[in-house]
Amino acid sequence: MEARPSVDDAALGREALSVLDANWTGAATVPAPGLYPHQWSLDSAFVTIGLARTNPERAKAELAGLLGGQWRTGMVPHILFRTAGGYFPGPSVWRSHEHAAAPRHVATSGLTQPPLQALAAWWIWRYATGREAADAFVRRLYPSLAAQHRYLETARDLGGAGLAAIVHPWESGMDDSPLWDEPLAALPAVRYAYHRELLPGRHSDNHHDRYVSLALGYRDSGYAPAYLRQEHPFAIEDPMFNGIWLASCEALAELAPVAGADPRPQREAAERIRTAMTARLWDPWDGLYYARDLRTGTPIPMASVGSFTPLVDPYVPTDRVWTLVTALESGRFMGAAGYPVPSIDIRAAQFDRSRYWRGPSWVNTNWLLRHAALGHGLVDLAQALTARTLRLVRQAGFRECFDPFDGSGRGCRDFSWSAALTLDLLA
Ligand code: 9WN
Repeated sequence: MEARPSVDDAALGREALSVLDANWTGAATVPAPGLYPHQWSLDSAFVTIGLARTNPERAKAELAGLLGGQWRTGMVPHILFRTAGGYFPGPSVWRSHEHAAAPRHVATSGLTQPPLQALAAWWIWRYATGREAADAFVRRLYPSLAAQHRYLETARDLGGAGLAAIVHPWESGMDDSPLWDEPLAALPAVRYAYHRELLPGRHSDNHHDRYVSLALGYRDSGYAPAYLRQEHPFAIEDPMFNGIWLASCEALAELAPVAGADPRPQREAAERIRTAMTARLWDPWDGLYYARDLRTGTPIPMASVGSFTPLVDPYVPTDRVWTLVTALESGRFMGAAGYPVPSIDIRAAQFDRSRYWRGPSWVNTNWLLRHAALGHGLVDLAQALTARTLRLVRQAGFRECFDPFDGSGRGCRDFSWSAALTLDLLA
């Protein structure tokens, strides 16, 4: 465990703000200097939530800037290339400028990430002190957020049951999770020449080649929804992605009256997702939500932190909440690890305490589960998640992720969502 002098709440808050200042490009907050030198959509949504109370103007700029990169299809890209910083795959791989629906002023990727943006907009609105300005902000962003949800409903309901499918591990927000090992292994072996030195060193070459091949196949189809439906070899209904989408539909329904819009389509979408998650992703025997591989038509029966994130829906039935919380607090997750929440079941063969989404604990998933716990009135669980997450960053700093047993930092330093969500936990 790295030793750090103990810091009080005020000092921790100041440190978090200074990380976010250093990672601000003038137009967006990059996830971390060096490794991630552009704007990522999921990271930006968490940064927005974290800054909503301490620096609402920057929170608004972050979210509005991200939505400025939205495609005319409604798709919010997972990366907006904001700097000259090297990252692979960069603009020359995605070639967004060749696509008529992509924005002209910024190059973007062609994939998306979990749609947390409406929840982030609601976070700004609910904590705003100036009502008029907050309402005007919601009126400005509402059409983009509604278009994002429409895109998921139309272009991404590949299973036809009301859930959005991810078409690449990068879309999950948990890129190297063992959840994707089998679907990736089923893809043909390929080998590409590319700038391996620009890749984060977490994946095997084998996986990276498949990542690139999936991205190129989709790009070469012209990012066509028909290609995703009929040919693309990777399509998964993921509980974390869809749980976040459900929460964002409910948030958008709350914001609809502010924007003079009808909340019913968002409520209906939330209900469709809720019903489909129960029918397709909930495993009543194991008492967990599992991802579903649409290409094999079978669940991926691996317990991960994503198995619990559908709890962000306050309408999950009480008996299911207890089943899930029992598993979460068991020796498979929080019960054995001193520092919650391991990204994968500690007992799984693939569990690795120091490799990104293959074991370590993350501030963003802890925050989501804390938010979920509060929605269900589980105050003790929420307090445990808050206290232990703050202990992690106090001891190891704003690292990308953490060893769940000894709390030591993993991945890069000065990671934006770890800093931003610390601000929210301290508020
Ligand atoms: C690919 C930026 C992103 C996060 C994801 C995390 C990781 C990228 C990568 O970094 O993914 O998008 O290069 O591995 O998995 O959650 O948004 O922080």
